[in-house]
Amino acid sequence: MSRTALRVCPLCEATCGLTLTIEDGRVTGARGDRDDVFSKGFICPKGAAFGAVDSDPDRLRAPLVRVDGELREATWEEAFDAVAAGIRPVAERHGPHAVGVVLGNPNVHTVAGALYPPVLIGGLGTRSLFTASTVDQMPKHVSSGLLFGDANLIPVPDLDRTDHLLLIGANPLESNGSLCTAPDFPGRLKALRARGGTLTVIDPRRTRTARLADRHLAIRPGTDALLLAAMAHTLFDEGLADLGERAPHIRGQRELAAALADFTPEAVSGACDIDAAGIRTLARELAAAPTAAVYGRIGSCTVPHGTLASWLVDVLNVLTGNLDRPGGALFPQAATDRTPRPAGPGRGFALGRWHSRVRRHPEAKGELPLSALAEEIDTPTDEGEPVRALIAVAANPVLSAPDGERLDQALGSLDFMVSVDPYLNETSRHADVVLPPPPPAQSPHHDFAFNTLAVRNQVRYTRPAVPLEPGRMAETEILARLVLAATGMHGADPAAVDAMVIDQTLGKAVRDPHSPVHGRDPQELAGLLTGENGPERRLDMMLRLGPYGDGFGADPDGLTLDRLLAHPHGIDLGPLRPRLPQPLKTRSGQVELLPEPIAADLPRLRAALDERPDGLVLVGRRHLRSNNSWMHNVPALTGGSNRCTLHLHPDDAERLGVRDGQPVRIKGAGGEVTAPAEVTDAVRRGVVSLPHGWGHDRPGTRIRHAAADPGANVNQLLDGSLLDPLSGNAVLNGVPVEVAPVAAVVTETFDALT
Ligand SMILES: Nc1nc2c(c(=O)[nH]1)N[C@H]1C(S)=C(S)[C@@H](COP(=O)(O)OP(=O)(O)OC[C@H]3O[C@@H](n4cnc5c(=O)[nH]c(N)nc54)[C@H](O)[C@@H]3O)O[C@H]1N2
Ligand SMILES: Nc1nc2c(c(=O)[nH]1)N[C@H]1C(S)=C(S)[C@@H](COP(=O)(O)OP(=O)(O)OC[C@H]3O[C@@H](n4cnc5c(=O)[nH]c(N)nc54)[C@H](O)[C@@H]3O)O[C@H]1N2
Ligand code: SF4
Ligand SMILES: [Mo]
Repeated sequence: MSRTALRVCPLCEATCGLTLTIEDGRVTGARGDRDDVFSKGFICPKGAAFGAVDSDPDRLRAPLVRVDGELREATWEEAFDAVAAGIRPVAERHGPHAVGVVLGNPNVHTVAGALYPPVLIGGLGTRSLFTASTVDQMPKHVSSGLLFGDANLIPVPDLDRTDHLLLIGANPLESNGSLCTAPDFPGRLKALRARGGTLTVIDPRRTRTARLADRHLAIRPGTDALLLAAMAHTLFDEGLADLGERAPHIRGQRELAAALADFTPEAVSGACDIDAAGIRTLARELAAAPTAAVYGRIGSCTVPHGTLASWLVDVLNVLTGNLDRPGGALFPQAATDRTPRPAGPGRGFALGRWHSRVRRHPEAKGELPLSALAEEIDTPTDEGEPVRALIAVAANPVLSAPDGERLDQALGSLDFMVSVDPYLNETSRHADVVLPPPPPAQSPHHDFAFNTLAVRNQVRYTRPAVPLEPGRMAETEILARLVLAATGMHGADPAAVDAMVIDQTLGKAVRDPHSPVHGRDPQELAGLLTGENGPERRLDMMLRLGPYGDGFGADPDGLTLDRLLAHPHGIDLGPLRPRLPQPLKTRSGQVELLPEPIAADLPRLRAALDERPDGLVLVGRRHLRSNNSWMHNVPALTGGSNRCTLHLHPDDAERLGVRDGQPVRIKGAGGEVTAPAEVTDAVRRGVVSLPHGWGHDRPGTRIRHAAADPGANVNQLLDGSLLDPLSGNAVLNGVPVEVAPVAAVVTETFDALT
């Protein structure tokens, strides 16, 4: 018998609503949900392959526990016993920081990943926290923290209303967008052009997005901060800076103009390889457009000046009066955001409250750089304890972080490791216990994170589309039990974790004079919560306390879980609206245009004015049918153009004597890898491109399709030493490499031998 069920797609940040076809408890089809309030029927090839992703036969069905060196299937009880027995002695003997936590990208795509890791980290009291954010968007968090006082307050381009979009280091036609949740990003870009707006793309590659643009500038990798600084300089120089209506909420304009004085278009032109007149035109067009938005992503973050580039993106939005206005870049307001408090000075954003043990990297947002994980495990120091036990949730850093070889060895040396992961892959193969979550169709979905980054305010929740298979445990329960086992409460009822969070949250809310529940009895409020289980009750609580909530009766028309469940295609909450100054949490209560840590980093950018790489530099790329490191095991999503090849420009190929399709050796500071060359003028001269997430050739994994065509791990070319200093973010783009045809390598070796 066939039926359908709704499910928000968890496979990228676009959060499309899907209609799944279900036969005998299995997903046999997926199409776009035309009634979805946000995605209106859009679907991409990944979403269409939801069934194949869901039913991959290599997904683990039962927990694995290492016995006599070998991972064997075990019961859940045995698995959590082993977790408690592995972690508690390390924490008790060596202190809380000896237990590390690694959180990977899929946590932002699951209900469990949103609700339990904060409880886990708090309960452990560890400072050894490493996440995918420091190989991704940490620079944006830091720039937002400094500008607005809140690291999670990230302006989003108003795609549907803007007249002018400047897109930097992003390729939404392949990625479907990031830090800008927009189902059908491609369609929204086409609509922008159709209504007479302009799209400019800055990318060293002529991407599919660049091909859609009015103008594409193939910048030299790693130099966007210089370009943006020169654009800001031009706005000041030509009297084009105009803060508009938000001016009273912004400070530091004069100091900013002075700080950027050296960054003239002429001064940056050589480094960026963009002519000065072109830079002035970019600035003038931005200022002249009725509304405009500057948006930067991976290519602007994972570079040596990632925080400065991220800061300058918003500086340009501010200087052209586009921050916080329709058509510009605005702050979304999600349904699970906290109750808005009145505007006023806040506590500000602090960096470097503690440091990593080995190389003394400052923490950012409570995290240490993922690039430092290996050394925090394998390098003893006089003070402090190495990480000896590790909890990895939805993370594959052996492939996604720099120098996987070293990390691979470091993970093998741990006293204990547990992975919450559906696959036995390059990272989880080191675990002593693997706890597999159910496939997505058996899990609920709500976008806690992406709704705070969406181009339209809306809210959707989908319950599991199919019931849990026998022997499965919900990922929310897995993580709740993991919290208990890791924090000395092994065996307690997992519902106690949710009850504790609800208790604490409501306790705080009733004491908050700005909360709609101020002065009420938390017990009574807890009794009003609905939902089938702890996580649903927590969602209900957040919705009811949130900006659209019913305030537990204060606004009878407000949002509750019950109301949301009555709208299976979601509830539209309207277009983005101006919010300043309310969400600002800086000490001044204003937008701080030139925060001190930024000013202190500018001399480093000034030094970059004279830098020119002598050889080739490497950048990454994504493919529409990929998803970081974990989707190469689905046959429907591999093959064709989705291959791990090295793109290089015909002129470079000729100079190096490389033919199309020939294997080439690529060498970087961290090691070397081999991949077939793909000669294409889609990359600029001097730049080569290799995608990430490949290198599935390690022993002891259980990802058969991926292992058959493993590709090469681009991150082996990095040694983990290149970071953006303010954010601790890894430098993954604009990295110097050497490339040679493999035949030439053989000759060289032969020469060396004779
Ligand atoms: N060179 C280079 N390196 C990069 C990047 C780049 O552009 N270039 N991009 C970086 C970026 S932006 C990111 S976000 C990281 C991503 O890197 P990671 O954070 O490592 O994320 P993924 O590779 O997406 O998947 C991690 C793991 O999650 C598991 N998983 C999948 N679904 C679930 C689930 O529902 N629950 C649980 N518990 N586990 C699940 C997968 O099996 C996999 O083992 O890679 C980074 N690495
Ligand atoms: N299909 C697919 N979709 C995905 C993912 C995936 O792996 N596959 N991953 C998801 C994740 S975790 C994330 S974070 C997002 C990322 O979303 P995007 O940021 O859109 O990711 P990319 O497609 O890697 O685009 C980055 C672009 O930056 C360019 N670039 C590299 N270096 C520089 C530079 O120095 N300057 C400039 N201006 N450009 C540069 C690259 O050529 C590339 O085209 O995608 C998400 N969506
Ligand atoms: S665009 Fe992203 S969210 Fe939408 S169907 Fe594709 S993978 Fe899923
Ligand atoms: Mo990412």
